[in-house]
Amino acid sequence: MLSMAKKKLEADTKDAARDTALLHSMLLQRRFEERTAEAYALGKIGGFCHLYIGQEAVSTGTLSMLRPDDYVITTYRDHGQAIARGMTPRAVMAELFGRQDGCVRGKGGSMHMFDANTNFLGGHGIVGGHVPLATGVGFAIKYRGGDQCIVCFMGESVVNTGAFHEALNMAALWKLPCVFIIENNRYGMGTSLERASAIHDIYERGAAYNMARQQCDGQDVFAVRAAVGEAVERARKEQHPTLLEIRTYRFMGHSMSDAVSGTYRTKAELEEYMKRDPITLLRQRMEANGTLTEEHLRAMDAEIKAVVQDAWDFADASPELPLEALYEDVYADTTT
Ligand SMILES: Cc1ncc(C[n+]2csc(CCOP(=O)(O)OP(=O)(O)O)c2C)c(N)n1
Ligand SMILES: [Mg+2]
Repeated sequence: MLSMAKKKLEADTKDAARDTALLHSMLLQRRFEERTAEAYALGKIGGFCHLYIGQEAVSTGTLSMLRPDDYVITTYRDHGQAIARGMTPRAVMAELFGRQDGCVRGKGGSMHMFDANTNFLGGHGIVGGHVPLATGVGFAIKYRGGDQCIVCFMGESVVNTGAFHEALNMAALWKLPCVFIIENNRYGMGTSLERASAIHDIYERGAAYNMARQQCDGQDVFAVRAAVGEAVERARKEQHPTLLEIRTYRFMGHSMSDAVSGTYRTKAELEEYMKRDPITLLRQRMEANGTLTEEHLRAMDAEIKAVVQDAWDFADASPELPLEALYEDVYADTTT
């Protein structure tokens, strides 16, 4: 286990290149999703669409600790994670627009980002449905003798589904290299964790399976990196799973059909959490360290906005699939 002192160390070290990459990743997700909301309002994106704004330190912190040959699987709140994993903003935006240059040819949409090249295994719409898949991937890694791991992101509502318990039991019993990450943003749609779960420190659910477990601050990218780093090392070296509860908050509504603050949380609560914007926290730390100037930040922001505009233009120019394509990609040919 990394000691608290060691965890603090990374946050306190000045590493301009590392911190710039972390900031860039989070800002790219933020700007990408701001434009996603705009495109949705203009009718360029249809169907369900869940924004990740406020939670970017979880994706960036976690995925910055992985190797390219590790695996990632997640829920429907997947745009930020897809981008942080290395999928191009073009492929993600075109998918959102339902166009043929999208990562799954426009057939999946917002909730179903998928990319075999980056081992990004989706994007799943059924709450809890993907957790057993993560256990299966963990089994496959072990069976083949690899030292990769699989990171499985989920919302905190997932811990009250049966699939979660079956999947965690097997992962612990068979000692599989799985890192289960609960993004505890306090609400499942309009239901608070306190109204849905008998215990509120939900990482303790891991105790039922004798699984290593930890809770950390999801607004601090370094806290996320420290916790995930330990879990990944455990998965690679010991092939033991870990359950992490990463405490975060979504700054937008549950989905595009939901008002920002809604009736289930107060404006005052939202404003309180927004004081801990993960991007602002990292930016302030870098400014204090002397690794970021106002000018540098402005240049980074302008570059990112141009990348996102390019993704928009690319998506807009991409055609829709012809109707007949509906019958493609339905069955896999396993004979070849
Ligand atoms: C099995 C199932 N039941 C209900 C839903 C409807 N639903 C979609 S999102 C959601 C809330 C999930 O909340 P949480 O797991 O906390 O993730 P968050 O949206 O906060 O990221 C529900 C109930 C669903 N998609 N699947
Ligand atoms: Mg939630």
